[in-house]
Amino acid sequence: MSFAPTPLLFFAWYGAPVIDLRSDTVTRPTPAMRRAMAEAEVGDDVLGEDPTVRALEEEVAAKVGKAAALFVPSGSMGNQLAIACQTRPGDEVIVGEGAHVIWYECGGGAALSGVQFAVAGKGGLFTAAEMLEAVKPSAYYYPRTSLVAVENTHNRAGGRVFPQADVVAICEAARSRGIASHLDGARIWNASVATGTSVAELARPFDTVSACFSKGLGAPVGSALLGERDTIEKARRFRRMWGGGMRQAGVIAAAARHALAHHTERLGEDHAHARIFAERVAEVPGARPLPVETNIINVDLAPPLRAEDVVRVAREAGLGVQAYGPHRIRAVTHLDVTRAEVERAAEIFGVAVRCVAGSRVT
Ligand code: TLP
Repeated sequence: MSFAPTPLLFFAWYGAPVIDLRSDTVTRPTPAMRRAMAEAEVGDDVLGEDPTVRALEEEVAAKVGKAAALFVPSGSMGNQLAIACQTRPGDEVIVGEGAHVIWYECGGGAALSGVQFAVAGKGGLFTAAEMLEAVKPSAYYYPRTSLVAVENTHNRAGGRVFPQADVVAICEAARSRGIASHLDGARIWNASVATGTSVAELARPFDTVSACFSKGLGAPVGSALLGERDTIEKARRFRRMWGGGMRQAGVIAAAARHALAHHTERLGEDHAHARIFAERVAEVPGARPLPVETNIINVDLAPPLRAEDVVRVAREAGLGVQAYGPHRIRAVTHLDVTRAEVERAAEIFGVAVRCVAGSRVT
């Protein structure tokens, strides 16, 4: 019988504070961000009187290069508003495989806007040709394809950057057929830093864009929906209808403003940390990290190693990561993890994989 250390033993070895790589949504506001929040000038935003929300909306619209912005509680609401504003019930929305709108938004497209989804390409990214294959022909009995949504960076594809040449071709092909285009840019800031291309350039081809302050930028809450003024005014009505009208929202808008001003350039550090994590994990037998482009690392485990077992043992040893499939684990670097913690995280991950592999050999 071979020796298989128990998770409990690891806990004794690594009784350290949890290193949380489950998502870049887990960050806590920095002291400077909290000061900005405490000092924010506020008013009633439903009445259009919160100066900090207005300032944020103007700043983010300028940065993303769109005419208008709407501050919303979440990236999911931003995406759902974009769908509601640019479709009619019964319409079809084209997305890439694994899109956030079809995986993690509680079926909101169907429930709130009455749309269905068609998937273009494989793996999350797709080309204009693949999009066109998914567009329904025009006869009265087909659903009307009215929107295409691109995710950049693509979460389930492991933080991959959507090639801009494909984005341009997709949006042009869509526009020429009267199809609107939306960018789920929850992590567009990461795509910009990784490619050295401005957010405005990445966003230019799209009719609407949602961008999050609460992922890599480290704000506690909030996203923006951006687009033409009339679309954003339509979205403002839906936001209110769905209970998302906020009153003295300047307190959270201040955090988003602080994040925009201070936390965009530093995303390169998170990307470097992700590469370090992947390099270390690549040395672990049975674990194969997929290529890293930004701050997300997908690691495939050799079957029969199961992601849920590795996640559990890693957690007991002080590391948070998520199962993203039966044999796939996702780790995400962010503002609240240092290089030393990332190195330690890779070490714990390796021990967890070996522990799970070892316990299967007995
Ligand atoms: N993604 C979360 C989970 O919901 C999966 C995460 O931990 O990565 N678009 C993309 C591409 C996202 O990754 C997310 C959040 C959202 C939209 C939604 O943002 P929120 O959580 O603010 O609604």
